[in-house]
Amino acid sequence: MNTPDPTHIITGSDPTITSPAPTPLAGHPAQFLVGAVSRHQFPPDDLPEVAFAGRSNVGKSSLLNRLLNRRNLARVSRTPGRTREINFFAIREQARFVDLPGYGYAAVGRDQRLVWDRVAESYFKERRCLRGVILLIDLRRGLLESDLELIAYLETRGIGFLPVATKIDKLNANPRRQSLVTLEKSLKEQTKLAMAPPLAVSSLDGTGIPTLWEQLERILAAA
Ligand SMILES: Nc1nc2c(ncn2[C@@H]2O[C@H](COP(=O)(O)OP(=O)(O)O)[C@@H](O)[C@H]2O)c(=O)[nH]1
Ligand SMILES: [Mg+2]
Repeated sequence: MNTPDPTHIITGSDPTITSPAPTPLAGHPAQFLVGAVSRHQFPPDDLPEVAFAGRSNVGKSSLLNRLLNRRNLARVSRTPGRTREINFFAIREQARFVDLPGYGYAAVGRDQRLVWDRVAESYFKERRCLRGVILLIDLRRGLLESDLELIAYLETRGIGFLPVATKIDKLNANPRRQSLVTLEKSLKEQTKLAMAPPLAVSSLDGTGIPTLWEQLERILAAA
């Protein structure tokens, strides 16, 4: 058999040549980059990014801390809606996680502007490295109006999202299953942009965290 000279192989045109698997990011230390209150403070738009969004108090900071294996990298607050800046975290200088401000009663106005946060709107509008949004939903509460508004907004921009059901440790097995079925059904009715059925997680006991990491790596690796 004639072995081709590797220097003459043009990657991309030869289907037998696969690019190396992405280095797993899970378990690597994350670094806090900046808490941006304006788009001028965003880091360079040059690494694959996922953004975490959800209502205030949904458990976003707790989930980020759990994912990044740090007790208080993303501040866990008992006062809802206190985080008004967009927090950027670097992981292995290969990817970034973005902690968006929590939203409250309304996320989007009648004119399809994000009323919850101007900086978040400029983030969604201009961030080319955004690979997808992780949309956190408190499983006990399900999809609320403001979640639906954000989903509708993401639809207008064609931004895909992964639904993640949080605080599942607060529900016993049966209501947990039922709530997940209900959530999956209402998501299907609302949107085609959900990347997968809702993923159930608990930042308290770690349920679902390895699966979420797998999904995150897949989203980050997608072109
Ligand atoms: N039982 C339980 N409580 C949680 C979980 N995640 C967050 N919490 C609690 O929910 C509250 C809000 O959490 P936080 O992470 O600050 O929410 P954020 O406002 O979305 O950032 C805090 O009291 C957390 O301790 C979870 O998975 N299980
Ligand atoms: Mg928070």
